[in-house]
Amino acid sequence: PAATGQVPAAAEVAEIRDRILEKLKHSVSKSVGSATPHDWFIATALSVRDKIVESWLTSIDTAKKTGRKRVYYLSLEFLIGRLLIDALTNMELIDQTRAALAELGVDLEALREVEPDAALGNGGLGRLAACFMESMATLSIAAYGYGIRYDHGLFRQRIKDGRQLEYPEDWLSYGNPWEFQRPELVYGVGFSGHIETQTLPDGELKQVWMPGETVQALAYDTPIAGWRGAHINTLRLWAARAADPLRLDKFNSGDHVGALMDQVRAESISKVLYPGDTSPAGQELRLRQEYFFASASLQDLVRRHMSLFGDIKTLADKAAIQLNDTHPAIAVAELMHILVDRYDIPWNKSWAITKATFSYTNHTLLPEALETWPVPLMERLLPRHMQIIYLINALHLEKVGKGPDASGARLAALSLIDESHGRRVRMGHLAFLGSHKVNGVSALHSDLMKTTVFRDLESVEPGKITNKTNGITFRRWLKEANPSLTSLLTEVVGDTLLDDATILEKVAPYADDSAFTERYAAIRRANKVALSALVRDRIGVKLDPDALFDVHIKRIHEYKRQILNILETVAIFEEIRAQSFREWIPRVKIFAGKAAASYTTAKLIIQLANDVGKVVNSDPTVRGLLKVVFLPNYNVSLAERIIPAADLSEQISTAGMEASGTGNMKFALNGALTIGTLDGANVEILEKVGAPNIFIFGLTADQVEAKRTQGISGQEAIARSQRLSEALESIASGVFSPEQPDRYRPLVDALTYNDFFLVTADFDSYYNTQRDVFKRWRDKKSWWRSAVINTSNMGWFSSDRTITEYAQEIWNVPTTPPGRN
Ligand code: 26M
Repeated sequence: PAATGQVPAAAEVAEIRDRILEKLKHSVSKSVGSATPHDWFIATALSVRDKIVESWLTSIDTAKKTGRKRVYYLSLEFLIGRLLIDALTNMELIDQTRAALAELGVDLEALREVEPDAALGNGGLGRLAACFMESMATLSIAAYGYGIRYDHGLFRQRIKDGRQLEYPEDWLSYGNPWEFQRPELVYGVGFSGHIETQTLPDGELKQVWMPGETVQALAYDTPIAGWRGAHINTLRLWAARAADPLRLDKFNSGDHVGALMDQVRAESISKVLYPGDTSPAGQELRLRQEYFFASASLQDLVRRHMSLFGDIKTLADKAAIQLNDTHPAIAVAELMHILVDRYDIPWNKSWAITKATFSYTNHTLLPEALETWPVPLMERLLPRHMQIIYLINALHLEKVGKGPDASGARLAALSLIDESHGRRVRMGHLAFLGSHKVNGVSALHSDLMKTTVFRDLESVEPGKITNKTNGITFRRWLKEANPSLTSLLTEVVGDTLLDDATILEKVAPYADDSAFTERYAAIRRANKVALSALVRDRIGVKLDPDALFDVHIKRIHEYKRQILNILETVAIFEEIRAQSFREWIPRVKIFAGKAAASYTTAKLIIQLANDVGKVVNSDPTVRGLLKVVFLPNYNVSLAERIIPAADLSEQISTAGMEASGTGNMKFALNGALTIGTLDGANVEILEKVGAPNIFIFGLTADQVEAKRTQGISGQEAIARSQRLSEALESIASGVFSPEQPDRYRPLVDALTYNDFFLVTADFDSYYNTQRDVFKRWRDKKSWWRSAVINTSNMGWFSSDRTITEYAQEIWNVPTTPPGRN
């Protein structure tokens, strides 16, 4: 097949065209004359799906025949985005399909836009799961992703009068051409009920759980194509159905409402994704989701193991289960339940199998994000699992209690049960104890795990915590998002770039080649022109594509410090107004991101960004030198448009708080320079690109910790910085909210008296570093040199590298790198 830019063979194009026409007619039931863009999208998706399916069946067959060890990636979130371009790219059919559609008078780019995003995730954690699925397929790992098929993904965000409004997301409303329902794959998942003690013939006692309620889990499979289509894996998502959907008994007795209630209660489990990306809502429905998908997934993988290998005791040799955060951690207790109660494997043996099978990835150290469940809720919903957790805990505490340093405080810290505010089960502890390896997602984060939340557990099992720095798939975040840059790069390094990203290093010498950097800069400019058109369409603001595009896109959270960025914006706005005669660097501040619906402060930050934009964009003295835009409804597709057009990437979290970040990698790969703190993977990006090619500022994680012990009032820092105090004063006095001058009082007061995220402490450093950015931007040659150096050093951040490390050091499965065959 031809690579991008080459002219595809006419015969192949004709064949694809005919396949699409065939799908349009027989599967969509439309004629060419009456087909809508959506009809064309479905027909095109179905035609590439056929190719994927052929390879998919072979992949499944090969894994079966060779008895390969499988990897199971358990995640409550898969933030996939659109699949059409991804599928066409990885099947190497994109140019041919574009040409085939063109022959039919259809524009592939228009079809791309009608596909809804699969937004089954909140942010970084869910997107990482999607990148990992793609890399596991690319490396021919026999892997399954398991999750929930939410009817409604992450809410749609609209901005009205500067404020976020949440609307339901409805990705399935026009059907989903990528999934296959598997009606034969149904599992019962029990809840509540009671436990009976039975005596076995040999006198042993056995606990039998008699659930009071059973919900059915239905499988929906989506094929995930790896690069060059060599291997296809399955993403299996579970939908909840009432075991007896009609409850005819109730219905016939006249209790029509009651008959439906059971159905609603069961099906509510897979209705909607929980929209918090940090603080768990702590609700019963969330625990039901977690157990529902953990149980269905384990039943499914145990069934597969038994049918292939026939001996449950070899499970750990043939299955590696990765827990994506603690959300699926109840699976540890569930596997013990299966081994001990169903297969009558002795406890110690069961525990050894469990530990050897599971591993756990931690994605955040924020205390409010650590999942705990009230013991009474667990006892009611999962009585047998609560028993099992107590027994795991008793044996664990007995073991560590024999140690020399077994103080009461130490045992309390090590216990699976947190007794400090009501009795709660610590899911992080359960995931840790039930795993043979535990990992963080960047070097700094993995180190901090050992000194903070998991300090005591690490001392019991030293060496268990390892690091696996996150990565991103270059197929989506380079080739699909930025095809023109990809073409330029492959001209230099060859078309195996997406097989082995480290060959990007060969681009480094071109950083000093002005013919190359000019083309590189021209591609950026074209991407900025395209983004400017999008911004104008969506929010009616006109941008100057020659301005510096300074981009801050991610979930809105205090620790990510969008407010620090807004404060610098306000400071510069005041300066431009005061000294409009000076030569200012034209700059566009681009914000996007969703706030959890219940996170009041985050929503106020969104409103502030919008209010500042309104005032700045219409101020005549600013003369367009500064624009501030907030793009609504940030999602994967929007990121694909924004990132290739970014000059500056904002990665400015309070040091020690962003576990890794992956947006940072996407930007640097596409050649944006980073302004960032020494946090998460920024530290490793600095290592790779070198200090002259990144703008690092602010307190380090150690300094943050030290500073907080001295107090978190912002008063001193504010008093020391005239700029900061003036910016705060203008926000507090209503310059940006004249209709309600005290709107931002709460934000300003928090920064002044209670600045936990150390915005004020870092302000001057950030402001000055932004001035360094301006200086560099003036020196265009130096700017583009740094941009090219960024791109050329990002190969290591491919998720292919990350997944290879998991495969070798945690899962013990082989990998086969992709390649032309
Ligand atoms: C928990 C309970 C109830 C509802 C929602 C949650 C929940 C959902 C997502 C909690 C945390 C969630 O995500 C955390 C997350 O996205 N962490 C990010 O993980 C990325 C991938 O490792 C890192 O790059 C980011 O730094 C980290 O913030």
